[in-house]
Amino acid sequence: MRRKKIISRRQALVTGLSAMGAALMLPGCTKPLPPTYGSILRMGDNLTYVAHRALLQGQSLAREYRHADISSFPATGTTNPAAVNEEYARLLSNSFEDYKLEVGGKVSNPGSYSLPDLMKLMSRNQITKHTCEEGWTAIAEWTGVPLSTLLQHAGILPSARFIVFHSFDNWIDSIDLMDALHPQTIVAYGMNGKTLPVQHGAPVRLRLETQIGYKSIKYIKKIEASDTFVDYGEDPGWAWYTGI
Ligand SMILES: Nc1nc2c(c(=O)[nH]1)N[C@H]1C(S)=C(S)[C@@H](COP(=O)(O)O)O[C@H]1N2
Ligand SMILES: [Mo]
Repeated sequence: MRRKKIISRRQALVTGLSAMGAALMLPGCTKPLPPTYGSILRMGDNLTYVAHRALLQGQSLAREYRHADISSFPATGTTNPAAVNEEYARLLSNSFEDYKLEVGGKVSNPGSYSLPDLMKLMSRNQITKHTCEEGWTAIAEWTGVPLSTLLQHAGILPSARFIVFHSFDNWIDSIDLMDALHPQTIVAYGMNGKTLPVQHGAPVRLRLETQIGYKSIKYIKKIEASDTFVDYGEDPGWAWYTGI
């Protein structure tokens, strides 16, 4: 019974916020419900997603800082996939000279990009604050190619709805197109003016400034445009949508 009550209260909240979203959003914008809607374990997604999509319309920029604000930066989660992944160990031993980022799925021009290939595309620098769910924050400068530029280069198809990331330490996660095409969403290969260190995700990691730290997936092996949402989350404590 208690469960039912929680559901109906959540539904009331979502309905109210969707109405607000509908009023604020232009016709043709993304549906104001997260793809995880309906999963009781991911209830947190509903409020943050609906509120963000309604109020921010996906275009507000995260604050950018000055060089003087750059802080020390802890490394968490996996800090060297070479311990569990032979392919990564081999690529690392050669300073990632043989690394190629695969970009595929719903794109007209699937391909793979070496680090020099990525560096030839447009690059963006940003000094931003990282917020980890464990309770710490840190500021660093990141350099990389905007994910939108990369997706455009690969010829993202109109049927694409989600961008899925696969990492060398076997993380799989996805973001929607609003976040993927956000101007500060970059595939980073540099940190604080240097090559991205191993503990921070070498050779390339995502910087997703609109969401909490664990969505900025490190050690990216493959990026895939998809027309369907797959909820890869195995641990229900980690919401799919964690906008900040
Ligand atoms: N592939 C992968 N990506 C990951 C993680 C990880 O363990 N593996 N940890 C996440 C978490 S919880 C955080 S806070 C940041 C940590 O980034 P940092 O190690 O550069 O501080 O990366 C995120 N991305
Ligand atoms: Mo984190």
